[in-house]
Amino acid sequence: MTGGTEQTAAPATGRRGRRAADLPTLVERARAGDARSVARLISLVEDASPLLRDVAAALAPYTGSARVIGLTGPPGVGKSTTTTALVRAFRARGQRVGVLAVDPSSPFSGGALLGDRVRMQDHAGDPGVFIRSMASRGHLGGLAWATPQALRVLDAAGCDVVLVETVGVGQSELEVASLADTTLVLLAPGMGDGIQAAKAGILEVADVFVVNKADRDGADETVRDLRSMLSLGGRHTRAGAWRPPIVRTVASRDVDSGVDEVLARIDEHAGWLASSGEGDRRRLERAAREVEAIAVTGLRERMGEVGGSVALEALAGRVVAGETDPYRAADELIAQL
Ligand SMILES: Nc1nc2c(ncn2[C@@H]2O[C@H](COP(=O)(O)OP(=O)(O)OP(=O)(O)O)[C@@H](O)[C@H]2O)c(=O)[nH]1
Ligand SMILES: [Mg+2]
Repeated sequence: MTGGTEQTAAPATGRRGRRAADLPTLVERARAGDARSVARLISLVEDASPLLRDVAAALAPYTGSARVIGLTGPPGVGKSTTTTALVRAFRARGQRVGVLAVDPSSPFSGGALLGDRVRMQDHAGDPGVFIRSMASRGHLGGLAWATPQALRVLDAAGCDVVLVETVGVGQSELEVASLADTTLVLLAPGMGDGIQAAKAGILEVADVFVVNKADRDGADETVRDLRSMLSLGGRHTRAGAWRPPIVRTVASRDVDSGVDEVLARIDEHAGWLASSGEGDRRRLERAAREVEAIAVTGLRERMGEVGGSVALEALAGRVVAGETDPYRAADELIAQL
């Protein structure tokens, strides 16, 4: 990928008028690793451009090979620092890496998350790294919608690995977890992180736990808390299930950071995904959810058109007159969509 982060810092969101005829060229260039074209394609999907369908169709044949690794955890826990270290590790293996930093609370896109960008400058100018920040409040609202499209762009652009960092807490983290092949949940000593994590339900989605800032007091306690919570049950206690390992890291260190061990666990998890069939199952479920979300959005739009329509009023009239009941009327309405 030529250009690296410098060019992606200014995505071409202004080019909304791009004609469908340009798409094959854009996709071809993105596949050749041109960072500008990748940025443009992501902007198109993020903006829910009218070309979205065409973009999705054009990318489809070239997707399905990238490994998606999600990083989630409380604000300030060290997600970006860990992401940067992992990018370095994957690059050392000669792999192409994409990074999506998703901020569910931000109405901004492209230029958001300046802090992440600054830290990621480590990788600026590396043509094998593509970094993009995304806000989740797109036109259709919600992370689950735009992020998979952006992942697809990076996948088609030849990224072997895509790291997805989610900022924030709650439902959005869970949504991102559902997009990843392997989900890392980061915690740090203190801050009552363990309890927060349990509340947000992220313990259930973790494939690897990372207790970062292990240079601080209380790391042992955090590991203990985690172990005892994990012993209480959950999906990982079933026979043949993956038992999420707990790794301690000091991600901000250049040496002995523990990030190599995180990488080793990620690889082990990838092996388990392949041998257990869980990897295929996750991907199927991911696709099913995506199709469902798009279908439901389409139905909602059409229902919106139904509001106040002649058909609806006629059905309402028959309900009032006692000629039909609201359930049958609703069935009829759905049948008409
Ligand atoms: N002491 C210590 N500090 C760390 C460690 N890892 C990261 N930090 C520092 O913690 C701060 C937050 O790190 P980030 O990587 O930005 O954390 P984040 O989870 O990405 O933060 P948000 O994206 O804002 O949620 C930075 O100042 C890092 O330098 C660590 O292992 N030990
Ligand atoms: Mg961050």
